[in-house]
Amino acid sequence: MKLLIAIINNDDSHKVLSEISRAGLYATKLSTTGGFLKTGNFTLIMGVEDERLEDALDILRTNCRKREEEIASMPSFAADFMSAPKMKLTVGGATVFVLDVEQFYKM
Ligand code: 2BA
Repeated sequence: MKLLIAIINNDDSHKVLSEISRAGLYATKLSTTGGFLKTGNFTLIMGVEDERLEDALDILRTNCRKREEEIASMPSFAADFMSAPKMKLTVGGATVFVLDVEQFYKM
C-alpha cells in the first residue's frame, strides 16, 4: 500500500474529490496554506493499494491544472505606496509525495 500526499489548488478540489469517489478510492482533505504565497490550498491524504496507484495519479494529472499567478515582487506594505513590478509564477497542478505504508488498519 502507498500513502499519497497531494497538495492541490482550491479550485481543483471539487472535481478531484468527485473523481476519487467515482473511482472507488478514498481521500481525506485538509485545508492547508502554501508557505511561499501564504494562500489557501488543499492537501489530500490517500491510502491506495499498490495496483491502484496509477489510477490515483491519473486522476490528479487529469484534473489539476497548472496556472500562472502574479505576485508583487516586493513586500505588500511597500507595494501600497508605489506600483511594484509584478512577477509571474507557475503554480500547481499537483505536488505529490508517494510513501510506502508499513501497516494499515481500520479498527
Ligand atoms: P506555495 O508554497 O505557496 O508556493 C506557490 C508557488 O510559488 C509554487 O508552486 C512555486 O511556483 C513558487 N515557489 C514556492 N517556493 C518557492 C521558492 N522557494 N522559490 C521560488 N518559487 C517558489 P508549486 O511548486 O506548484 O507549489 C504549490 C504548493 O505546493 C506550494 O504553495 C506548497 O504549499 C506546496 N509545495 C510545493 N512543493 C513542496 C515541497 N517540496 N514540500 C512541501 N510543500 C510543497
